[in-house]
Amino acid sequence: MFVSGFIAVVGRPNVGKSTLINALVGQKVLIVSPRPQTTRNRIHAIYTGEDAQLIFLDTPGIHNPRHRLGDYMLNAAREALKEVDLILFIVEADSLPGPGDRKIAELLKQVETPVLLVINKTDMAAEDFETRVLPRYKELMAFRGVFPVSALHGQNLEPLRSAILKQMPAGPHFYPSDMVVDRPEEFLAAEIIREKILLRTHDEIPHSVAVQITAMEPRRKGELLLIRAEIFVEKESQKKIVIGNGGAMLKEIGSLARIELEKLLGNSVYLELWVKVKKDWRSRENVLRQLGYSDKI
Ligand SMILES: Nc1nc2c(ncn2[C@@H]2O[C@H](COP(=O)(O)OP(=O)(O)OP(=O)(O)O)[C@@H](O)[C@H]2O)c(=O)[nH]1
Ligand SMILES: [Mg+2]
Repeated sequence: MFVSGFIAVVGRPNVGKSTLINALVGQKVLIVSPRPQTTRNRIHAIYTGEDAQLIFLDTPGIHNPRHRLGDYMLNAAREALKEVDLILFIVEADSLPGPGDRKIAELLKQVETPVLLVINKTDMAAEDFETRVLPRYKELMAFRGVFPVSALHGQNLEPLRSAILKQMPAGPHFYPSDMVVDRPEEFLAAEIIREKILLRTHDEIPHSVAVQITAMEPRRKGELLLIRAEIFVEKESQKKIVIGNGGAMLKEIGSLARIELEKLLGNSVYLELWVKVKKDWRSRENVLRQLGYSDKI
């Protein structure tokens, strides 16, 4: 019997939601960074096996909205909980449940969808994790199962995978077998560039960075592919940081991104990056819409 279903992955920012999905899908389809609020859009990451198709909904971390972008991210996470077959609630093994986790548990209690608790980052857990930390998470709400894992190191993922499969109803292929993500290449390309910016810069470049692909020339196998992208920041000072001394930072971001883009697209890539200032884009709805952050996706 072929089973298939939709699995929403929720949790506070930075707990490892995207890392876990990449591990379960078996390839890097989602961007990951040490900075909270890396994921900004709802993305479906798709695993297709012989007997099953699992569609994971990556969601932005649930937190208190401060900007319009924050409102949008919270709505996206809430929406994802409706009409899915299963919810994975991700928390961190190296800390006790906090107000953020409790708030999410309250939200999850309001939906009827079964919930599996995934306690991630067990590689960073303290010695007394089992006696001191684990019980505290278990009492947050009623879970269908509890799975301590390390998404980063691929530890203990098999019991989790079996439990997920067990919850899936009989169903069709919702997506073609060779599709791993429900977004066009331009979106993935922009995400990869954004990941490299988040990795290379620090707090001075907060979430006020967005990337838009303005050209991705049609290509034939073996030809050089031109990708032109615009990087938006909020202030002149941030533009200087992203460009760096004599363009050094931008060059580094560009070459890291290019390597990954070439892997993704199977072509040699010529990457052209432009940095632009768009004041206050996080709070301006029309700008958000232009950049693809719309509630209606
Ligand atoms: N030590 C350790 N680090 C991990 C593990 N899983 C994820 N991380 C790290 O945690 C950080 C955040 O990971 P993400 O996957 O981007 O987290 P997220 O929950 O998707 O974050 P947002 O999209 O910002 O909500 C990254 O630096 C990951 O490498 C793990 O099992 N162990
Ligand atoms: Mg993420």
